[in-house]
Amino acid sequence: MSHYKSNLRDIEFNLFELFNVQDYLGTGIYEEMDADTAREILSEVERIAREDLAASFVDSDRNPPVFDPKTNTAPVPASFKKSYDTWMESGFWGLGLPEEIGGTTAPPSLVWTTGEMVLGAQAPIWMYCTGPSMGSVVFKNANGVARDIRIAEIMVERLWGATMVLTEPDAGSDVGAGKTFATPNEDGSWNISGVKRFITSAESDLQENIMHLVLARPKGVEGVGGPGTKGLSLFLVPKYHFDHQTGELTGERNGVYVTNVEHKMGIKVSNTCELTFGDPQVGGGEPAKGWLLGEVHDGIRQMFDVIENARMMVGTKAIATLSTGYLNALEFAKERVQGSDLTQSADKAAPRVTITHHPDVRRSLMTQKSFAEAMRSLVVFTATWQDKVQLAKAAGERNELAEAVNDLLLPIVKGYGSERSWVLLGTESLQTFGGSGFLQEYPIEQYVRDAKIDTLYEGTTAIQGQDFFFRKIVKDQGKALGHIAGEIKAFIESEAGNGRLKNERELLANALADAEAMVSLMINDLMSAQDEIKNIYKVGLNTTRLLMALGDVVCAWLLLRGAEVALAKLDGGAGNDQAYYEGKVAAAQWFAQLNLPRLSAELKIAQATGLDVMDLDEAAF
Ligand code: ST9
Ligand code: FAD
Repeated sequence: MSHYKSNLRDIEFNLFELFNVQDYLGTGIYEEMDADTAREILSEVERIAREDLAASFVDSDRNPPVFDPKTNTAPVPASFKKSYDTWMESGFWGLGLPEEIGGTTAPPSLVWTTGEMVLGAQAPIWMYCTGPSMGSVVFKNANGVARDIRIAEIMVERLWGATMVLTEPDAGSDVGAGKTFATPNEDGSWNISGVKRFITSAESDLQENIMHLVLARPKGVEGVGGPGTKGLSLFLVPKYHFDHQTGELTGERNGVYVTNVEHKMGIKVSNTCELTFGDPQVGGGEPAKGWLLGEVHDGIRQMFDVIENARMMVGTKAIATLSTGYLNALEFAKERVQGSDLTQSADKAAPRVTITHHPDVRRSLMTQKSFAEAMRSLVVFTATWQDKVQLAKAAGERNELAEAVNDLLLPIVKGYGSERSWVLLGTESLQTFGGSGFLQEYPIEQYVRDAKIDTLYEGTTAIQGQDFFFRKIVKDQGKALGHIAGEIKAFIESEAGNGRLKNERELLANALADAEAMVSLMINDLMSAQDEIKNIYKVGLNTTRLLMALGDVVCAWLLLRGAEVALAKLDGGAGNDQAYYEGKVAAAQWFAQLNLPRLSAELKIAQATGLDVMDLDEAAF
């Protein structure tokens, strides 16, 4: 039986009942992708995820790849290779990639909903198969250079692997501290030297070749390679050399070798590698040759094309894991008999009941359900803004608002999504199983181990909080936030729910006001730092708090919008969907009632922020 429990009903609710993507499916650039086709794809991906991808989930955790330092290899277990091959044979990896390089045009909302199921069933499949997607980043940044366009096509045609290579031992969050450097050769290539750390998918036996997208600092050219991220350029560094026209491997090894694979808490089948470039002592001692993509100094901007996608992926992975964690917990709770009903607790002979009868278990289940469904809506909502960006581009225009709103939502998807999911998987999903949750017979302990990474990589939660406030709110001059706040206010003032969501709309109004007050407070602190620089610390003490607070507000709003739709369906006679829609309304009300009042306390905490903790001597910690 599969560990993975999908929620296709709720995915379809979001796409077709809440956000109405069918309004633009089947038209324009999505002419070939109508709503029926999208539903068929979702259904088939759901089957593959549940049956084929999930099949290797346990084995690939218990029998992870082993690094061989003699050959610098780390082959994956056969079970995982089988799942991977099934996914590649399905062709669904090509959804959303440009047709010019062999992809299939599809809206991001469809890509990320299929993504949820793959990521929930066996996330490392998605990570190993991103070569074609990274090929699309090469294509986008090729600036019309024929060689690079051809490389992008080859990456897709030959289903190569690819990596994003930023981190170094002394450059994690601070990517700009990277020391790996590149020196130019006369033939237009560059030699890369340095050691990168924690590189996902940098070695496996899944693909013929791996293209590393490497940030390095050009050296030996006047005026380039300065300090910080802006001195970094992006180089394409293949594992094996190849004919740049045909893609055929030439048989020569490039001097980029995996020199270690980390032993991790979770996602063990996803190789996390130390990657050494151009070390004469490693492998055959060959130079590590790379080819510059686009212009020098443009590396961090280009890499953010990958990072933005990867941040969306990480948030979606976390949320997908919470959803299957909840559904496993629900199934267990419906079967586990323990204790009597609280109303009969005085009667020691009272019949025993399933644990779903106990108030605390119901509290836990509804908390899991409401967060899993809220954050699914958050992912799909964010993806619909990406749809708008794509639609505008296809019309030869730019939708700057959609770009900014997507940018604003990404740290919520990634930072809020991963924090809430990881915590709830441990405190609620695993807890529902009692002691059994601690056992490897059930998938939850692996979910907890596999989901912890989501708060760390692709920028830790602290980095997401700073990105959210400094870049997505302050630098954007509050435009995207103002737009979303405006949409929320319009909902609050509407008759949504026809009286039945009145209390929740009021809770939402108060929470939004608290969150807006927190933003104003932080902007004041930021302004006052012009006179008293230490006040910037007050901002830094609250960036994560703000991210989580606004995450709660947006999630509550999206759930309540869903509840409005559900209430209308119930009024019209929901038939077999009666329980489903009742669950949507209940989850929205629960989320609003239990989470939103907490924002007043968060505001008070923010208002009371002082500098004591910053003034404290390090020795006192
Ligand atoms: C990692 C991988 O952890 C883990 C999972 C791997 C899974 C496998 C791969 C899956 C990938 C999927 C691929 C799909 C491909 C895509 C397909 C697409 C169709 N937004 O503020 P400044 C840029 S990897 C956009 O001064 P600092 C911008 O250009 C490791 N751009 O920063 C900006 O210039 P300007 C992940 C942004 O102080 C420039 O950066 N590591 C954004 O120099 C400088 O900005 C991390 O994530 C943004 N939000 O550097 C590092 N922000 O302002 C975390 C910045 O002129 N650390 N730019 O526009 C940070 O993010 C730091 O804040 C920092 C600071 C490095 C940016
Ligand atoms: P540090 O940056 O040293 O952070 C340590 C702590 O300090 C964190 O809590 C952090 O939030 C905090 N901190 C640091 N700076 C600040 C600041 N300015 N303000 C507030 N708090 C701060 N990297 C790649 O390039 N490619 C990959 O494919 C890749 N895959 C990975 C896979 C795994 C399994 C892991 C564990 C990591 C991977 N990484 C990858 C690296 C990952 O992106 C980094 O680990 C992450 O960005 C954090 O960097 P760090 O580990 O050096 O921690």
